[in-house]
Amino acid sequence: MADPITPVLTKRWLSPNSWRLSTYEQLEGYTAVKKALRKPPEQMVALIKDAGLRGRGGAGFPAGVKWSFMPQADKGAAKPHYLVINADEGEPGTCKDIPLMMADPHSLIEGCIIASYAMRAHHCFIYVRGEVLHCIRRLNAAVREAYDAGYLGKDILGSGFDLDIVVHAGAGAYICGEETALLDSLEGRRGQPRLKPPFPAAAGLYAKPTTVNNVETIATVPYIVNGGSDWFREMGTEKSPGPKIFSISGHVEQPGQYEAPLGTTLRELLELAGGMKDGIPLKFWTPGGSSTPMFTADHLDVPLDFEGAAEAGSMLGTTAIMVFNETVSVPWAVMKWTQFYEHESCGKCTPCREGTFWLAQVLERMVAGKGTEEDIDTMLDVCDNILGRSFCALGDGAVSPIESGIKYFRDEFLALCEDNKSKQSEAELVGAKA
Ligand code: L3W
Ligand code: SF4
Repeated sequence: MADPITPVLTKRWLSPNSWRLSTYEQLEGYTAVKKALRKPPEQMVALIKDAGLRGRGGAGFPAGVKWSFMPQADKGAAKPHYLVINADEGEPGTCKDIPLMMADPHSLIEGCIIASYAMRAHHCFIYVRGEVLHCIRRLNAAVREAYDAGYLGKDILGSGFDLDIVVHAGAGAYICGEETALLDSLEGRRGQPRLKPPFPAAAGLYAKPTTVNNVETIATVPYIVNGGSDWFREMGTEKSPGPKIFSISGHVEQPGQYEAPLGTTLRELLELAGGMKDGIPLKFWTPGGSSTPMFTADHLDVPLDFEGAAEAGSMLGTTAIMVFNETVSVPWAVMKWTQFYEHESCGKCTPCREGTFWLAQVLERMVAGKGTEEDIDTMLDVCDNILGRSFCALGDGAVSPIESGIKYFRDEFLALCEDNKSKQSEAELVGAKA
């Protein structure tokens, strides 16, 4: 049995009323913000840089470096600065930010205060996907508790620092998890990605300096303030330090959220999750949601950190591990994911808008047993015209399940065509007899 680490991010999750301010304060909550507000803001930026905290939303961009892009006070930054929390958790298979906000919303709020202070932001928006009403209610209740206790509002804890937090509900579009589409949506427009650069740090919300960070990234900040960067670097790997919440779903005995250091393998995580359901062997899995190329049973020992996943041909993404056993047809799963991307494509650019439509059509035909071998090449050709040619990461993500599915399980796609051929020849045979 793999040793679970001493929980950091999830340590309060099983406490009664873990979401209440009183529980949070009893369990070291709001101690980090008291320390942070006594130090100069730039020291907080340096601390997060030293810790090597990388973004937990999929791309793994170093959080401290991102914070340092915000204009500093000494460089004439009189404009408002904003912190925006990307809580639009929509990547298929990802279920770590919503559980975190449900179980421990104050860790996110404390992280928001420290991060806003570090970046001299006085307004913070938490953009939550609209479907999770229960989570929005819980966050709003926690924000109210924090205002009442003096952790938010004017002159926080007598420090002279002011911060307001607004919880904003999205309206159910996957693309609004892309940071610039999220900003458009927050401004009241239809959410579609913006051209980058300028990056949000230069021109973000209302064209003002803005940092967009994932929920888990910001909820990690108070622990680093309390524990220090050396402590944080004791977990994980040199380039991907710290603990991470892995969401494990699919054919395992105990699906759920498992906290483990970055660099943990699926073999170890499967032990924590009770193994494969009913002992049926593993066939394929995603390391970080459907937008990350799939892995197979040959990848059980790949270290799940940003470098390890990339070296093995995929991405760590959101550490959304979807596990599929031998009963699942790969072309069928790939078709379902592709239908999702087709539906969620925002339509702004041609490769993704048209490509996802055609890919879904071809896959539906194949799964219905009406495909041909040529369809496989057609799909790869369409993928080639989407990858790297789309306006945002959704297009690239849509290609991942198809390309990796064909790479590892081409035979299954071929079998569908062969079935089709045998059906055709049977029909021809029947026709000939008649
Ligand atoms: C200033 C520069 N800022 C980069 C910032 C940028 C952003 C961050 C990462 O996609 C991934 C995607 C999905 N000056 C900068 C700079 N930045 N260069 O750094 O940027 P980027 O473009 O590498 O990635 P991204 O567009 O944020 C995110 C993958 O995540 N994903 C899906 C995620 C879904 C969720 C969810 O449901 N919770 O997060 C799945 O794997 O494929 O690769 O802030 O501005 N020179
Ligand atoms: Fe929209 Fe897809 Fe183009 Fe992204 S890649 S801008 S989601 S059409």
